[in-house]
Amino acid sequence: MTHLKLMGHGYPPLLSHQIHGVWGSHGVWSSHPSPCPSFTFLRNRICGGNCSSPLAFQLLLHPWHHASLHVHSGGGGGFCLQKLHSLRFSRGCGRCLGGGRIVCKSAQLPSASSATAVMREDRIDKLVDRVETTSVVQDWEEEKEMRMVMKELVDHIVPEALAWASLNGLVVGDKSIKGSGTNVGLGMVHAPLSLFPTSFPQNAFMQAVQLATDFNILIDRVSQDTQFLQEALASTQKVDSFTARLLDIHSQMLEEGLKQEIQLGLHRSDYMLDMATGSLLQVEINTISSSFAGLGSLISKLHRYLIERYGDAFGLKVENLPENNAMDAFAEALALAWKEFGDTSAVVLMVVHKEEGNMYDQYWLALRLWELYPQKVIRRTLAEVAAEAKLRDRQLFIGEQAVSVVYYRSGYAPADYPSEAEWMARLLLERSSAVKCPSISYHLAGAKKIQQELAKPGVLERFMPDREVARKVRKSFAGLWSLEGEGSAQVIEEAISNPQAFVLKPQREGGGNNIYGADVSTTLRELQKDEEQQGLLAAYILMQRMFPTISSSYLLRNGIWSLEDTVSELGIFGTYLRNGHNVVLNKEAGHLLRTKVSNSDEGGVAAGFAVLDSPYLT
Ligand code: ADP
Ligand code: HGS
Repeated sequence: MTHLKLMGHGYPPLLSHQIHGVWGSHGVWSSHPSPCPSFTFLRNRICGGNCSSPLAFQLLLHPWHHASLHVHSGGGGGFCLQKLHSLRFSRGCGRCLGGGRIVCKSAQLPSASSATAVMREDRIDKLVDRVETTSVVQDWEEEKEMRMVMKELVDHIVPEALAWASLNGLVVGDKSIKGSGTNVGLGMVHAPLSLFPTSFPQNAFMQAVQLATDFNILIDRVSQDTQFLQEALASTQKVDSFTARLLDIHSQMLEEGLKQEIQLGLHRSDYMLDMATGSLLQVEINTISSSFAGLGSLISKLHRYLIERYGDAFGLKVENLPENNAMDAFAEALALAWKEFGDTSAVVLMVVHKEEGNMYDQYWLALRLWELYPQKVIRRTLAEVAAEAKLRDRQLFIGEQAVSVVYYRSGYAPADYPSEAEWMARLLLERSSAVKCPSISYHLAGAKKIQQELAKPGVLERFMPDREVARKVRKSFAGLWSLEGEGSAQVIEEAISNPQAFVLKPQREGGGNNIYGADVSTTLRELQKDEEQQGLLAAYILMQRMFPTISSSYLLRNGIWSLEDTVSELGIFGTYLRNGHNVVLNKEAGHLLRTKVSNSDEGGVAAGFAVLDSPYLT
């Protein structure tokens, strides 16, 4: 009999549950003796007693392997499985499951007749085992009661959490209130958040943290290789007018011989824990307008507060919460750049959107900068910069106010340049002696095409000659492909025939631009239609689709909570400052965990797909 330690979100830890059986996937069989399991995994659902729908839950056979288990009773009815978050078989290699047992609970059919174990491998269900199941009604009553207790507990905790969030500035503009994105203090609502932190393997978290300073250096070195940037983006430039305008500004700076001696990077590298490969893989690195260093630090504080107060009820401990200094680390980097610039009368200019739902994340940085250093931050849109900015011997002035640092929280999307005025403003800022964050070369170094080019054999190693460092960085690279040149026809065919395994990405930032699922093949087919269309392939890169581990989380939006199956994306902030040859700052600068419902393709918080969360290291 195997004894298991069951961990999971939303439920107090359940210890030593007996495994009685493994279950068959819903109605699909193929007889194939004892395959070695490597699977896609199926979701679990809570039915809360009415067991009409077929159910499944994941069984963690090996840190990265899952079994897909369905209940399939002889009588055709569904069984209600206890919600088991993830199970760890502490048995041998874990690769070969062999027979196993799970307690099956059913509100309707107290005693199941039989169940069949099927492992899903490469989308094929393979018969593993056929077992007798037993069900324990009494446990189910216990379970139902526990759910009621949990619901009451969560109902009790939510107002406490939301009070904390409101009182501590963990807020965003409420989109349903007119003017909430323009009038500060008007129409605030708590930021979308997860009530509890989400478990994240400590080793993967540390791997991501340890990559931050390497990526800071990589971005800096790539940004200085003007030929590499221009060549890597040359074909994109022909078919993507936005990237072309950014490249034009880059070329203009080269032609005018205007170099930015002081480089400031406020980056966020995003990762997913890909279940199929068991690896921590980089989604992308943001080198412009990396948001949520402010609110990301606050959600960590909220979770620490909630676990200090209610952790016992959930078996959660504050020791498992990593410190998160993102807000102060960003403020420190901005202050050091101001100091390096060396004009104490100058201020930091934050380039923002006219309407900004995430202004409090931005104001938090400005407030910390004032509290810690003290330095002033002024906010202007690109249009206002166009109207108010001027250069005197390259010194940037907004009106009569000298500017030392330009920090972009806008300017990363075509919509930020509705007219030539905004482009002229961007060019003027780039020509100025102010420290731009990012400079145009840092902005381009963060493009998805550059991410893909660096993944090509030997390219990363050109910028990271230290073999061990290059090996470490390359290990975090997911599959990335160009749609042009050698090998592209084959990967395009593969993506058309198996679109679920890929994501098609244009050179865009800010969320909502990528293409997923069946749309990948539709778009690729469309782009292959004729020569002209084929030219547009250069606007995209193809990326391996990652399937993160599924958790379940209490998501809070607009004061309402719901228990959902979720996946998470870990962002690690990095701060970097170089003045000429002198690297003043190169740090890992805290983290952000964004959690979304598991069947969502896109992942942005501001775009409404994800919520703010924090990692619970396990
Ligand atoms: P953007 O710069 O627009 O934010 P991203 O590349 O970060 O674009 O993608 C946006 C979201 O799409 C991510 O937050 C993530 O949720 C999802 N995503 C992106 N790439 C992948 C991938 N390779 N596999 C799975 N999900 C992905
Ligand atoms: C701001 N409104 C990013 N930045 O960090 N996206 C999310 O906050 O200043 O919503 O999940 C702007 C991108 C993740 C944020 C938003 C990198 C923005 O979208 C800036 S380009």
